[in-house]
Amino acid sequence: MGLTLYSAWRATAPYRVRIGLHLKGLSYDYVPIDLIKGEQREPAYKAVNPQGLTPALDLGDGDILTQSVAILEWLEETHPEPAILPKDALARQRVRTMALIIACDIHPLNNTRIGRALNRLGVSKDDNLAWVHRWISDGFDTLEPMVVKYGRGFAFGETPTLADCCLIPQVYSANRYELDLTPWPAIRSANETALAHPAFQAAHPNKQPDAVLV
Ligand SMILES: N[C@@H](CCC(=O)N[C@@H](CS)C(=O)NCC(=O)O)C(=O)O
Repeated sequence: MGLTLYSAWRATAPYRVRIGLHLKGLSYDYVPIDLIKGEQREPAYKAVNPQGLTPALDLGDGDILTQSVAILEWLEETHPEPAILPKDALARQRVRTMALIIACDIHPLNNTRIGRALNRLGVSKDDNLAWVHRWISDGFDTLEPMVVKYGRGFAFGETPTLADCCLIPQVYSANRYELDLTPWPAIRSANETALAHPAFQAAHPNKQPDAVLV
């Protein structure tokens, strides 16, 4: 029985899990969920993930995993090599800190449903964009010195970690929202390193079966 990932090509949380799956060398079936059409809120998908959010990873044995960072931690525990967390406890804590700055303190404020809620409250398109830029900038300001201190090519050290699984999709999102990345050279450099890695290339939004490229 194989793995099935419920994903959306441009969404950052499923992108994190795709990176993890490719880093671990695991194959999986891909089920696209159209977030624009609202498929994530339909009963068929809510039966998979009652939260109505992507990703979900169906293990093929009756178990379905949700929450991207928890899925990545599960991948690490069940497929330890190649490791995406350092062996040293302090280093592991640092990597998780970097990942959670993104997963807890940037992304939830900028999620699609937050944008929709702001629209409903009458927030203009420009203010909505400024809101997205503000929270990504705040997070990147905190992450930049960490990447300077701990990065050795990747965001933490010389090999991809959980931090890169979260950072690279967040940089993709920043570019999508046309945020100027000039203030964060270390983040840009870690992003370039990762984008040259085959696992990150395979996980890239443009390579997904539901990608809409214009
Ligand atoms: N904390 C969750 C966040 C999941 C999430 O927000 N997914 C977004 C895509 S990045 C989604 O499916 N949004 C649908 C919506 O907002 O309606 C995780 O890391 O898995």
